[in-house]
Amino acid sequence: MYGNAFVDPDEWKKLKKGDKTPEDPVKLEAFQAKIDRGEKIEPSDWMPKEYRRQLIRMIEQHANSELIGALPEGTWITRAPGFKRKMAIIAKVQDEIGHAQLLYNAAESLGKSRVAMLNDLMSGKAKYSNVFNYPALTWADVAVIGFLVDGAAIVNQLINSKGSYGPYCRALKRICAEEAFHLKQGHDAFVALATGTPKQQSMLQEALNRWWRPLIHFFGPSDKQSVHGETLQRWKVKMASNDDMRNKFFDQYVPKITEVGLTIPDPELRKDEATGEWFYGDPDWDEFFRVIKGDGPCNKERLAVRHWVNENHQWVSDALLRPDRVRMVPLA
Ligand code: FAQ
Repeated sequence: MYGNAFVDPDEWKKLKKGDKTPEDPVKLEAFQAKIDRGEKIEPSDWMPKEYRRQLIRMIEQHANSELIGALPEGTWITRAPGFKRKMAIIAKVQDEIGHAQLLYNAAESLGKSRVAMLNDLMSGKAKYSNVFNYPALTWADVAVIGFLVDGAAIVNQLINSKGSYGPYCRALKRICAEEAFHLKQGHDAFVALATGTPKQQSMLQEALNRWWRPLIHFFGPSDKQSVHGETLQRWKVKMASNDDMRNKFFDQYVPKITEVGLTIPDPELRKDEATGEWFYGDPDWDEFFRVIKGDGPCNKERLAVRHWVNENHQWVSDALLRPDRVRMVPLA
């Protein structure tokens, strides 16, 4: 066992270098059969190198998204309208950081250390969700994040919680239970603005206009452009394709948005009732790829926070992990 994971240190070194030696076909067949039977894969089980690599990539990105995802709403803690909303947003932001911890644990069970993951986040090597590279300009943006970004996340996570890798699925189940409360607070803030004064209503509409495109991007590129989708679905890591999840989101949330009097900022959005498929206008995939490669409105600002935390809060990990190095200053 290596660190938190059941992987031989030499195997792990080779994996990091991109080891592509062919898998044992007998083991591979047994592995696929186990997945096809709907059984869970646990950290101590044999797994193909590519399954391990893909899971680390996806869970690590998810953990990074929760960690960075706390920042847009976090900036509103001091400005939340009223004590109850302030309490709720503080609790929510704490939860998101907790979700990151659960997910880093799940990724660590595959062999990559938390420190390595945080370093890759800071250097820009590892990704996180596109949506968190946009600013929360007004309180209405917080309402849109709480209702629609959380709603989108739940669609994805509920489906994938039935997937093949035990530690990830168990983490997703716990996360979804908490996200359900986030959704309620988001919906409450959303409806309060939608049924408020004309100024509040237009503030909410403007926030929706800003977030609609990033929300479409949230589910990833179309199935035709998806790089990993097919492999991940074969291994039941992703339990639905990007387009299917996006479709499910439209099904659930378009009626909820329009019933409170808002307009979806896409005149081409429509559902084919015969097939159940939604069609939408060009969401500018170039923007999506620019943002996830580091060139979005807030990428630099978001990573700067992680660098600041790393530099200024090192003493916390020292106190926990290396207490011998911490100098105790007696209280005067
Ligand atoms: N953002 O081949 P595919 C939350 C990348 S949690 C950034 O289709 P895949 C909670 C992708 O990595 C939100 N990058 O990829 C919360 C790949 O690049 P690579 C996060 C994206 O993995 C709420 C390339 O594009 N949720 O919100 C995105 O099969 C409120 C090609 O794409 C998860 O991470 C994107 N949106 O499918 C917190 C769920 N989409 O790695 C605070 C788990 C794609 O080759 C407040 N992840 N890319 O360089 C997944 O379900 C999948 O990874 C997808 C992407 C569906 C995101």
